[in-house]
Amino acid sequence: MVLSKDFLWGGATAANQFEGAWDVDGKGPSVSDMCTNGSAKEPKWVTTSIHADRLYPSHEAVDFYHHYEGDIALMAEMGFKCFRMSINWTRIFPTGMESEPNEKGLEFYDRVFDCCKQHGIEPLVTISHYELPYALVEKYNGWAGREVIDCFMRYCKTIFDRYQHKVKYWLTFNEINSSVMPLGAVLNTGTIQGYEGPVNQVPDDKQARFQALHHMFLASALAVRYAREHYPHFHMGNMNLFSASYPLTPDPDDVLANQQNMNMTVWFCSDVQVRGAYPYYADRYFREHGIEIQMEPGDAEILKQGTVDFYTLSYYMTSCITTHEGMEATAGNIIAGCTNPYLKSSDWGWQIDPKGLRYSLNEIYARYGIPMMVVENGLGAYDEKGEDGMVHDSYRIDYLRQHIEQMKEAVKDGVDLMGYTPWGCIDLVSASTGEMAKRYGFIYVNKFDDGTGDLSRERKESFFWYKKVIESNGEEL
Ligand code: BGP
Repeated sequence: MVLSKDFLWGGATAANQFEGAWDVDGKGPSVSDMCTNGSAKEPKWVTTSIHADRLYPSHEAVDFYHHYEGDIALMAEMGFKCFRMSINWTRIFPTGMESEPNEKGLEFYDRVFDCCKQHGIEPLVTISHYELPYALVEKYNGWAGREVIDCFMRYCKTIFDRYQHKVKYWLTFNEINSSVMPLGAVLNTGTIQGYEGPVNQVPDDKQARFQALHHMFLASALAVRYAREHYPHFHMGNMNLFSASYPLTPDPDDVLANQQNMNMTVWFCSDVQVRGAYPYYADRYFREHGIEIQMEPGDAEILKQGTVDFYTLSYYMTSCITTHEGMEATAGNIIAGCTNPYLKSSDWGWQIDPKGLRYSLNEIYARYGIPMMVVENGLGAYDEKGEDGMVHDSYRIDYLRQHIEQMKEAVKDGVDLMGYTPWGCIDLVSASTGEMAKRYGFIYVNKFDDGTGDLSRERKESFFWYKKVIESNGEEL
């Protein structure tokens, strides 16, 4: 058997795309709650107030808040060992600035974790997955304000203390490296004070974004340090959007351009979070882009003390980088490059590259040598029900099968892989477009782009396939 017997098979979700109940039981608005729906063609908007004539998909999402028991039972039926989910910061601290937490919010996650436990499922919790309290954007321009570190620490201490016996795997920030790209300003750094408009047209303030990222690094390190001091049984991880790029041609200019791209997009954040210091190549990048990070005495020490125990990644696609003119750009989750002639794309233009996963896992392990976990992977696709009323998603099965095969190859290569939680195990709202039509799940949810649907759940063909995969510990694909 290639994979270890305690391999963490499961699935992944994020509160803002999944829970709904956006203003129920004292919850406050997060940045994601201020985002309207969009599509592959029409970008979603972020607004400064809620407009009655627009649709905000996170507000109901697929209502995990009221369906969690049934949903977790379905995960258990597939044999999940692990469920990656996030805690909605604004359920616990509605504006991020309260001194006391919202008890009703805390009780909800008690119920969720207890339910996981009853089914023998280990929760893997992302502390902040695109759910920054919107009040912190209004007050501090999001993470650009150093004050937000204290707000975050109050939140972390509250949930660590409360759930110390229920959760042991934690990830500090989802796809922290999206902050390196302009789009990350909306979902991650929240450096969009006063901005209303399409999410892809936010005036880019690099200085604010990188200063915000510095604060996120500190916050992550402080959370790890606190956990280590108080709860040594916790496993603390980072979460990186690993969208590898290849040089399009062997032209040394392309090779260098690709190296620089890889450095700043996929390596930069994990170099800080795993190695505990800014990498050597950051200085030149900052100089050439007019970025000056304000550091305070002690910051370097905090980064050094707060390095993570394990590395996690999302992996969907790869792209190419070239210095040559006229190449076709590819779509992608925040990071994009140009089209690779050897690869096919999903309906949303994300280039499918299973072997790139083996390559990426090897590259990461060679660099850091710590345990790793693939905490997102999957195919966003249009699903239609067949005559028998079931979604026959052979395309999704093919995608996942090929990625699992390559993951196993990486393990044979010697990579230390802890688990695999494909994205959106139950259909949920798309992060990039706000659509429902872009589905990833093993479980279909009757909810549609116009907001209609009775929210009922149905097993897709991939549900039964994945159950067998887990049962056979990845031997039967
Ligand atoms: C990652 C995010 C997830 C998720 C996924 C799929 O970037 O961490 O939140 O949504 O991508 O992306 P999308 O929903 O845009 O298809």
